[in-house]
Amino acid sequence: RRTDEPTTDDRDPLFARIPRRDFVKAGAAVGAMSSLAGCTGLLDTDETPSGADVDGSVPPGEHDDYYAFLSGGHSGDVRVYGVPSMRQLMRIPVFNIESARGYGFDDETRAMLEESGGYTWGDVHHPRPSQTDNTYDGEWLFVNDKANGRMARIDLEYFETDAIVDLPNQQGTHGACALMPDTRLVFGVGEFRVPMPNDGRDLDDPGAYGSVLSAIDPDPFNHQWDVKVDCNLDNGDSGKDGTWFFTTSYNTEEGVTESEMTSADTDYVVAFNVPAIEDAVEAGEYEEVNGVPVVDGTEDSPLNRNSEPLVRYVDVPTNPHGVSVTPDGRYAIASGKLDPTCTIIEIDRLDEVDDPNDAVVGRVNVGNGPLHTAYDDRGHAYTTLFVDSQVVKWDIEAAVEAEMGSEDPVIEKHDVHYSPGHLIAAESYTGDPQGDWLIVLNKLSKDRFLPVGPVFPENDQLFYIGDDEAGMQLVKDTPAYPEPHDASIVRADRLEPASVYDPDDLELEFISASDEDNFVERDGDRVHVEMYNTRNHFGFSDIAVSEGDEVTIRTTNIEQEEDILHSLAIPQYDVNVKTAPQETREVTFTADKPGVYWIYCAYFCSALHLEMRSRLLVEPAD
Ligand code: K7E
Ligand code: RUQ
Ligand code: CUA
Ligand code: CA
Repeated sequence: RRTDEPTTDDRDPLFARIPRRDFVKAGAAVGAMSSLAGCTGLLDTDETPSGADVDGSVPPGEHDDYYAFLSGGHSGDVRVYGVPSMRQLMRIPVFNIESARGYGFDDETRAMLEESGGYTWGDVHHPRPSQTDNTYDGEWLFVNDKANGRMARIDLEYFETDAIVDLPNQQGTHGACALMPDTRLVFGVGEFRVPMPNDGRDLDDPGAYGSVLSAIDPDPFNHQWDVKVDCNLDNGDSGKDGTWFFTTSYNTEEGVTESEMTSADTDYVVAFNVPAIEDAVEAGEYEEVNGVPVVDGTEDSPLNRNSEPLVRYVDVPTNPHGVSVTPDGRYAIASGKLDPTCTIIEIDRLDEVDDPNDAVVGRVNVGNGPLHTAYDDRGHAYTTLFVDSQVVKWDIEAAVEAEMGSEDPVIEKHDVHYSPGHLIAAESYTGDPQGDWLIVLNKLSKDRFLPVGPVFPENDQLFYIGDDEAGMQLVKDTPAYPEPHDASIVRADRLEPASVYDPDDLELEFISASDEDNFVERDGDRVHVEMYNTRNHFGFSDIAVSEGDEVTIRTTNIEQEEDILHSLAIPQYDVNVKTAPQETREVTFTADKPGVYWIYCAYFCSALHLEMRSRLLVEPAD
């Protein structure tokens, strides 16, 4: 399939003649030009971004070529970085509450968190952007919650979480990925095996536990169906043509202790035939559990005895971890974790062979503790070695041709600092990786930074990988707050972020500065306030209520100018709702403490920011 793709030669004759590194150097000469144009000015849609330089420096005032979306792990958020500078640009709260962005403080986001379970944290591992035709389309980012069995959708126009769905048959959602090429479905991968439904039955009968793969419609963000398996499911990735979705399973033993989970010599890559599963759902061949159609994909299921099995189980060496599909869609590669190899499955063969194990076409010996694999645009794979604290670069086709277990396809190993989990190359999860930057997410930083007490930052290391002759070049250490697991690196020109809100995109009606729009209304002990805000005041300079009233304040930031934010903060009432320009939010609370409370703006917005205040006067009940 690779053959009909444009080669570098087709793209630009200049690229064809000079090696990448020389181009980047030549780029330094052109540097003046690029800085005049702004850093992204050189980009047009078919050209690979130049990168600032192989040392990853981006001068003050210039922009990065890429966005990186890093998961925040048990912080529950997503962090946005610029690549190659590794400057942290923003954090997007998802499963956590976050006062600076007012997330979980206004009524709408509070209800979203409440309706998806009411938890105050989540464990985000895998941020995967939506794609169209196997290319990032800049629309959404999907993330999992390993702690509570949920998936969330982030809107990439506003960089905010706009939907969360609770997956009732999954206790922990681990892998997350959409179905490619066009994001027709989004999958949450169920890690913890539990009874189904988990209502007190089969408590100590682990053989009766199971886990599910859940399918979600991307828009609206609705749960569609589950497929049930006996084993656990760990990481996941999609094939490129809408047929197969792959996960790893390390607990085919169906054990509940570490020694039980590691007792067998082999576990699985589980391959889900998505159209076949959809046919089964369509034909009503499911059982409903917690209101969700659950299709039986277990090994002994009659549905797996058809000519077109729903789920195929491929043996791989004990306790694999990551699985990722190569950019050309040909192979699914599973990392061995407890075994020093990566196993290569040829995806098209899954349709042809009776025994799914016959789809295994290669096994390369990479080193100790292989966890995750990323790709460049030149046929190389890069695998993290957790135990050896290295990244190993190897040749995919050479590994298919080599003997099983051979080390020969390995090209290079580079030390990292220390104990890497994921690694992510620019657009590596798409059909067209960029092949220049690689981020390695190290779990341990040990001696790399100034000490900050017993909780250490992690270390996200940036490599330049665009020069095969020079090899991988480590260019940057970046401390990270706990704890990124995975990331996606997206070319900056694929996104079109809004800089102010479009009031039509919001549920709540815009409140202008006109008198009709600003009012206080009372209905029994419910008080409803609508008021605008702007530099340097709120629509009302005071609001009088009575002790015990339930108060709703709806407010619009009427600023037209980007980057002028205000908030509506109320001391001792635990209220802090942010409003960006043209944004409307509302907050509801019970005025249960009599007294004077200064409503103030917590965003530094102007020289008179401190004066941007209003009084909440709470009259004591008699
Ligand atoms: Cu390896 Cu959640 Cu992708 Cu962590 S998982 S490292
Ligand atoms: S004041 S500029 Cu609190 Cu020192 Cu902010
Ligand atoms: Cu508005 Cu500070
Ligand atoms: Ca196992």
